[in-house]
Amino acid sequence: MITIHHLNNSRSQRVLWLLEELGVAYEVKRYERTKDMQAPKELKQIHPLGKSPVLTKDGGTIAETGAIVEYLLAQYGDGRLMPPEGTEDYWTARHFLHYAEGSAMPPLFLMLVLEMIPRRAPFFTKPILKASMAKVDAMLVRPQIALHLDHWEEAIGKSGWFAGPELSVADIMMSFPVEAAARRFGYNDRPKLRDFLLRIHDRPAYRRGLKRGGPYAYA
Ligand SMILES: N[C@@H](CCC(=O)N[C@@H](CS)C(=O)NCC(=O)O)C(=O)O
Repeated sequence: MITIHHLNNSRSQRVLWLLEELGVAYEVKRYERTKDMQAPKELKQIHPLGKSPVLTKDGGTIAETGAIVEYLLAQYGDGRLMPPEGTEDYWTARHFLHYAEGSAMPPLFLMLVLEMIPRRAPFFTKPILKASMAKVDAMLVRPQIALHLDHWEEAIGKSGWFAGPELSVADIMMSFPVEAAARRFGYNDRPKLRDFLLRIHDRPAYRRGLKRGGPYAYA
């Protein structure tokens, strides 16, 4: 039996959604974030990085969302959720599979860290830190995030999906950055991304995954 080591309110939710789309049986071992939003230390007993998601099965362990997703598709996909191999849509799907964690998430995470620095600093340093972090954010981070959001909005084709005419692994991987950015910026000026979120939230498999994973602040 597959076990997903799932941290509440996290990118691990995508793996539960994928398993629901594939109709594969699994169990969820839930971990709760600590006060400072970190994973509890028990997760380090499963994988040395102590991050989520982690998949365990028959004594084997796989960490990193993209690797878990590739494993699940290879084992249970049977051609589903991936455009036909070698087509342009196939390579677009692979682009988004890697891009979601490799390029889309880092500037969003950096933005959170820059906001956190003055909040957690001694009170007499807060004003200067706040001003400095805002400057770095405006100069380096926001333009990058805008570039990525434009890429997403443009990539969602007429079909409403990231790669090809129907839901694929690209959409499942991209759902986390799209949800995270929606929470911060909204999509009033990006109608394709707004509709994408409505469409995925409506899927029965997405809802079943959410029920198993627990409340998700990004949704
Ligand atoms: N690129 C990794 C990121 C893993 C990651 O940072 N997971 C977060 C959950 S959103 C986590 O475990 N954070 C808690 C911590 O770092 O202590 C993946 O996609 O699996």
